[in-house]
Amino acid sequence: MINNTNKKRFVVLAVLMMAVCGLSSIAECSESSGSEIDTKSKPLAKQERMKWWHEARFGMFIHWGLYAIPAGEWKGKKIPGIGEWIMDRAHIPIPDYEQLAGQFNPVKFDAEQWVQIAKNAGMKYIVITSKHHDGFCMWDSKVTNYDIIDATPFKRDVLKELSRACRENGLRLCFYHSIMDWHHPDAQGPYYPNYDAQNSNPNFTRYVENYLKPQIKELIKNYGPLGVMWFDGEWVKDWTEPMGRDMYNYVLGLQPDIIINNRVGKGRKGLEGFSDSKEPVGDFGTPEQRIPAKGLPGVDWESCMTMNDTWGYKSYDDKWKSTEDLLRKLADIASKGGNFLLNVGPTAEGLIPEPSVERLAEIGQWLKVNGESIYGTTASPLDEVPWGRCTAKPGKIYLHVFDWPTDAKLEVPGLENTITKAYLLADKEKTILTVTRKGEDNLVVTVPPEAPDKINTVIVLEIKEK
Ligand code: FHN
Repeated sequence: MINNTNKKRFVVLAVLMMAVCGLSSIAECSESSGSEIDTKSKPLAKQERMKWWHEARFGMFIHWGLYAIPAGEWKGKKIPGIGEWIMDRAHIPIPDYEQLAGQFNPVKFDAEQWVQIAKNAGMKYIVITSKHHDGFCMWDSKVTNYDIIDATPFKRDVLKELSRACRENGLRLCFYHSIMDWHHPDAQGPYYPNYDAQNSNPNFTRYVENYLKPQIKELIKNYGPLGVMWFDGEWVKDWTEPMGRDMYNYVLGLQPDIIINNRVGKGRKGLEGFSDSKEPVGDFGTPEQRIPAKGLPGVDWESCMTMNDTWGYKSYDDKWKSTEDLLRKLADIASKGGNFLLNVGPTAEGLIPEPSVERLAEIGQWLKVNGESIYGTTASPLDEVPWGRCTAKPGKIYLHVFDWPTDAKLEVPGLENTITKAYLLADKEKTILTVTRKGEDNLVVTVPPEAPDKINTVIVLEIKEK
């Protein structure tokens, strides 16, 4: 508690800081420049840092913030587009949008419940929005009052609670953090109220050094160690590749084993997600709402996708992808050597929508039986197969069969290795399946007449490495 004398000193200091920092209507200020790097340990080599991420293959994306309150509607009108962009799409003036903070009271939020949903879905990491483009901070930040502790009636640090729940359940906590900020006076200005990324803010460097970096430091030092710093909103004109390289080094200086996505730089080429520069900044590519046609040998990437059509909650978006579609996307992504970051958009009450919960439970059931064919696998060594996808581990190839052969003969083209054993992954007895050769490099596996799993039955081929 602050006693009266200290309170007077505190108020004087706060007023002085507010005078210095050039504030918006809700106080935003920096405690100190974030440019110092406060750790002596050298960053780990990238492949060392990526080991857990290659093993994980499947994570939960969470878009949660003030935008869950309007939930896609503003002043009685349905606002088109993704829910977390409502401040821009509905041209909501900053003071009006700020009022939402006073209404944010997610009394049904339960970090343990969210982490259990992710864990039971077979997800190994969680990437949650610490701050989206609207600038609202979902943790107790010391450099602004525009945060969940100071500006809402809820006054609980949801990121702190999630950090604890992830640690207790063995999941890695990661943060999505937007470089673009529609609220901070040194970052938004011309961007607001009508978004135009091609405008520039003369004080953007001050925002980066005195606000963005100190907040990244808060998140890593007070909520870490983190799995990934997942940057976004990098496309704004004021953010440059050199700033991205500096931020990459800054973050690694704060946590030497952290992973950083390629949206810290400028090269992702929109939703395609892959940097084409010779020395891309960031550890992995980030294709969005899509899966690359082919894996890129030696390139790490993660497809992020919504379960319906919005990242942030919209009350009327019921275009849910089926569990079949999501499970086959998981196999498709893994067959090309990628990770799958699947999104949920919790409500203003703090609940993950039931259609998401149902699909995640069904995905988890499949992974409980077949997870070996996804976790820690590498891209298929085979060319495309007509009936599904393939993943691999040393000495094993996993055949993900979506379309079951009507004649119980599954043809596997382009495989010259000697097969020592073939069986259904779900079969604990590992009942042998007959494998015969057809020509030089085609195999035929005799399978049961009916597909044991209509969505994706996995057959294991144990092989002699060539
Ligand atoms: O503009 C954001 C969008 O709101 C959402 O967060 C996605 C998720 O990756 N990223 C940006 C669009 O590329």
